[in-house]
Amino acid sequence: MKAIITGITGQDGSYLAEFLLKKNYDVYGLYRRSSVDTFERINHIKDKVNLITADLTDQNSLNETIKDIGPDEIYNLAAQSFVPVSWTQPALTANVTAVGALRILEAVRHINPKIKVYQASSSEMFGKVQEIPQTEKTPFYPRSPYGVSKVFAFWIMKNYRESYNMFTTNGILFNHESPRRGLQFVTRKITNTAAKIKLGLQKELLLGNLDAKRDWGYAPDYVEAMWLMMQHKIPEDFVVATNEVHSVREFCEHAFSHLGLNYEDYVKLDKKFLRPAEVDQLIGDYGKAEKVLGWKPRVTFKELVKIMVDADLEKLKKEQ
Ligand code: NAP
Ligand code: F7E
Repeated sequence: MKAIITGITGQDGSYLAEFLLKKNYDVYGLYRRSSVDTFERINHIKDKVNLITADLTDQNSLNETIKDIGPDEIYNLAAQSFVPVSWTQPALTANVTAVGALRILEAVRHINPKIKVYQASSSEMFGKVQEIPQTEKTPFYPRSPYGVSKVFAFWIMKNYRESYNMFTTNGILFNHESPRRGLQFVTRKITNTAAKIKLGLQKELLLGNLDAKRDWGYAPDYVEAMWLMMQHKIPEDFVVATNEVHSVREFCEHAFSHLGLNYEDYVKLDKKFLRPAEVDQLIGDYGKAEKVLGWKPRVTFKELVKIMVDADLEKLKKEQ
């Protein structure tokens, strides 16, 4: 089997590449050219995957790559994925995150409509939630240009499925984290800074809304769900979540106390991290994925916090 992963240099792309290699896939990773290399997360598997430059904003690069490789499956994980940047660069976000998904579909439709496409859809589509917990049937109410872009990508996948009989599947993934999470996202920002404070490298942690609540899972668990969706006979959409909710404050509490510290002594509010519109609470019901795909999350919230804090502490100690 041949698979293309867009966004292979990202958190999920790196775990999915490892997962597919273990299943004996030929893995082709698309990455965008930059002046410094972005392979930190895949350095350990770089000689086992095929890396090709292409950009989701450039239709021709996608057409040529898909034509040359002739994949069985494409996992579209590339995106401008940071919600705050979607307000400062809304048009770029729409171009990459929304229209980028359409460009993949157009390439597949013209080259070989039998290629299966996975789309990295997001719980951010639920935004101002219309139902608790959220399921595949919950109406969307996105609250950022990122969320709106993901709603477009979701619906264009569904439309190409229904209009052209293509195999497109949307994984509606709730927040998932790991030691490979980008440093700007709140979980990694907390674990990395808490570890720095423990080692005397930093004095405080500046955060925005501590009362926001999320359904946080473990990224390696979630890439398995992506693959299972692609193996299912019928292309469908699935919520992937833990069905547990915790606040940013609770995440801080657990991370700092794992290091023998009290978060209240270090965490300060910085208004620059507040958002123009907030998604107050997300919690996903993964019942359909469990019933149809046999998938369920393995790593608990407390284990996730511990894994991330320990990894950051270890990494910083090595750097010292
Ligand atoms: P990530 O770490 O931010 O990775 C995003 C990837 O997209 C990176 O490889 C990035 O390349 C690439 N990319 C950005 N713009 C591109 C462009 N114009 N052309 C080609 N590649 C481009 O995100 P992640 O956490 O792994 O998430 C993977 C996908 O799932 C994303 O679509 C995200 O929106 C979605 N999602 C994530 C979560 C979550 O909690 N992690 C939940 C739901 C959905 P560089 O390395 O060069 O920046
Ligand atoms: O914020 C609050 C912030 O940036 C989580 C992406 O992977 O998951 C991610 O989007 C919450 C928000 O993730 C800070 O206001 C407080 O309520 O870690 P985050 P996100 O916005 O939920 C979804 C599912 C995706 O699809 C996205 O691609 O934490 N928060 N203080 C903060 N957030 C950040 N980043 N930094 C703070 O200082």
